[in-house]
Amino acid sequence: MNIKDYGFKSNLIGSIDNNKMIARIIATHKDSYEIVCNNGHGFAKIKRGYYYDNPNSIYPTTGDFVLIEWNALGDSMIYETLKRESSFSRAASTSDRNHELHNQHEQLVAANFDYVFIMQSLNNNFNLHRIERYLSLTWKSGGIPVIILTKSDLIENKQEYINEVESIAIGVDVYSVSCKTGQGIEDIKKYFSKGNTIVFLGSSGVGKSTLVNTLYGKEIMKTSEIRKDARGRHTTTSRNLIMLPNGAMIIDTPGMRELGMWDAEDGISKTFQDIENYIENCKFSNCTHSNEPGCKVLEAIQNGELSEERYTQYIKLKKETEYNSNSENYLVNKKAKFKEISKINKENKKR
Ligand SMILES: Nc1nc2c(ncn2[C@@H]2O[C@H](COP(=O)(O)OP(=O)(O)OP(=O)(O)O)[C@@H](O)[C@H]2O)c(=O)[nH]1
Ligand SMILES: [Mg+2]
Ligand SMILES: [Zn+2]
Repeated sequence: MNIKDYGFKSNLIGSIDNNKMIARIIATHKDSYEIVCNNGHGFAKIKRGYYYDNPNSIYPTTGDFVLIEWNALGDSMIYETLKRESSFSRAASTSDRNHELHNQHEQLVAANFDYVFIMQSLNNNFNLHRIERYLSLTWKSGGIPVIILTKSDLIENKQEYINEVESIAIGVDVYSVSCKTGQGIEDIKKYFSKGNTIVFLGSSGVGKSTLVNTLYGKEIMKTSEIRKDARGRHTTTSRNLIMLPNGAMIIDTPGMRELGMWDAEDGISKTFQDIENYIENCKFSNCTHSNEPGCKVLEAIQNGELSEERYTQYIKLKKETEYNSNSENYLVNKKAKFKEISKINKENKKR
């Protein structure tokens, strides 16, 4: 086994001290990690003291490259998470009932991938606004998004769906596939070349693990018709990195129910590049796009170039990322704004 086959790209290997080596995290469990390294496959734990003493240290996730001290007889020790080339995070709710605010925290899903497969099933999971959310987070992750519409055998008019997605996902590749009939599978094989890592994201039951099995050519992941058991669990419960026989790697993930914006400002800009272009050309640089003359956004909505729905969604996601990334600051800013508005209103009344 060679760590470079697992996508490790830097030449750092030769320069680290004798006891330590590079490993890749291939699965994250509650209290331990599964790793691969030049010595083979094993399990590892975080070197607690080291991580606690370094406030800047980043806890690893599936796909991360880490510095370990190998232990052939038991758990290896993880000393450091190496710099990521890409990472996908979302905002997830903090379940703290005593907390006054509806708090959100960052949840890291995977690291060091080349492509993000955004997956929706054509029969009952198709939703354009959800695709916009995935796109915003993917553009900011550093990976390249590819949209995969699954279960094409269950519908008649797949091209119509593809066209719809292409109209909101400018410049992104969109495919329909079926693991039942094999439709579209050959077309997506080009992403799976040796050394590449592709992360599969999407709701539970869209067929992520089934596609892993189809590409592998063998049932390597468990799949299930029943979406969740009585306790609301998904079929896939941990994030696993799987190496295909040809040396490409897939990170299969459990379905995600909510996909909150986290630090996604730039990703939203890229996803809604069309709207940002209009905004740049508004006559006034502080245009609020509500009633100003020379407003390109209003113009585009009026002449049908831009749908009001798309603009509303853009504003919504921008507000959400601002709120989630810093809820306290957001509320302070909002209060200050309200104060200012009521002051202006009062002054207007006086006149
Ligand atoms: N008709 C049809 N069914 C499919 C296809 N792909 C997957 N399925 C079915 O969809 C169900 C869910 O598939 P999974 O692969 O377990 O879904 P998943 O996205 O991995 O779900 P989680 O692990 O819970 O996130 C299974 O019953 C599959 O047989 C397809 O192309 N066509
Ligand atoms: Mg699965
Ligand atoms: Zn404007």
